[in-house]
Amino acid sequence: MTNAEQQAVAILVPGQFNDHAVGRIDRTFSRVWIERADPSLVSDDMRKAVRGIAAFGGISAALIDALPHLEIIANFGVGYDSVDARHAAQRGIMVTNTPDVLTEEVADTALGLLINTVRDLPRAETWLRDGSWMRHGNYHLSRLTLRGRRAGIFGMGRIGRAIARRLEAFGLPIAYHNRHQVEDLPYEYHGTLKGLAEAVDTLISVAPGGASTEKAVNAEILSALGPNGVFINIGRGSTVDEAALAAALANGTIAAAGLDVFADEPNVPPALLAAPNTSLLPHVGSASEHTRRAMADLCVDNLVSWFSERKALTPVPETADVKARA
Ligand code: NAP
Ligand code: 8YV
Repeated sequence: MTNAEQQAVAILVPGQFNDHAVGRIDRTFSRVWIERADPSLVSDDMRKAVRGIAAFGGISAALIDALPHLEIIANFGVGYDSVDARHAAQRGIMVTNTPDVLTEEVADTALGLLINTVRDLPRAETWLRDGSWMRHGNYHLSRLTLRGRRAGIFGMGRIGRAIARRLEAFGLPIAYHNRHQVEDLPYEYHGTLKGLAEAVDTLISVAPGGASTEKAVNAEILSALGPNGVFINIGRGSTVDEAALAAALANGTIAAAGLDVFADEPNVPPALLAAPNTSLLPHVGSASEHTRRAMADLCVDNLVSWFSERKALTPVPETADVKARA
């Protein structure tokens, strides 16, 4: 495909998107914009022209079906649970994501969130800033500590391993649960999430969203974690039964929770907002300019490679066998 031919390829970019990615798409392809990823907003011209999507949010089967010439969905993010990748695979459409380039950033955020949760640092800072230190004296000692804790990772993939490496440096023993044991890892493996929760007091979830993890962290798991338990979620909000979590925090089933992700973002359940033993972040795991630029580049590089080389750089497993049409 010549540069001129590539510049005629229509890429749909629904809603707000990363500025760097938009700039590159504008220089390389023909960008088509709709307010949100809603098939009812697809015009006849878009239906005829669109061959690729650059996606930040959900891409449904209905939107995929509304675009008969669609060849590739380039997801901005490693987690692609909001893209119907199975449906895309059935239609012979490639789906790509952005693995690796965000791994270390998200692991850094996970450790920050863990320390904030255990040592209560955001509230200590508020104590200083609102003048309480001057008026009332020292901030109270934190009830919890990282010392003596045993960490469990739910989802020992790329980011899980990066979190584990950091926890090793903190001197914490590490265990994990995946569906499959990872051969080259020195950490204790548990074949069930409940087994992991029983064995540790600090559970860090970095598992993907989707049907197989839906509300996996429920009342039974939180009870197994126990009254000294700390739960951290940097994976997806859908993996947690948030009502059960709010109850467990209120009645002392577990001690504290640190959450970067929620089931219905940006809506955070009021009970979690009001709880004195939560530390909450607005889904900022990968949100540095450096890392978001790297994600934007990989997202657009997948589109460029697909239309120039007819190959995706980082296909998701569901569409690994999808081939470009002649
Ligand atoms: P990854 O390398 O694919 O790791 C995912 C791990 O989860 C795998 O080891 C997998 O092992 C395990 N897993 C998957 N389904 C499971 C299930 N049903 N039960 C138990 N374990 C399961 O992915 P990654 O790059 O580490 O990213 C992980 C997730 O982090 C993403 O999917 C995304 O949701 C989230 N994330 C969040 C942020 C943020 O800003 N907060 C940023 C980036 C990523 P098995 O296949 O053996 O089960
Ligand atoms: C992004 C993420 O904030 O990569 C992921 O899975 O959750 C984050 O890095 C998100 O993908 C933005 O859409």
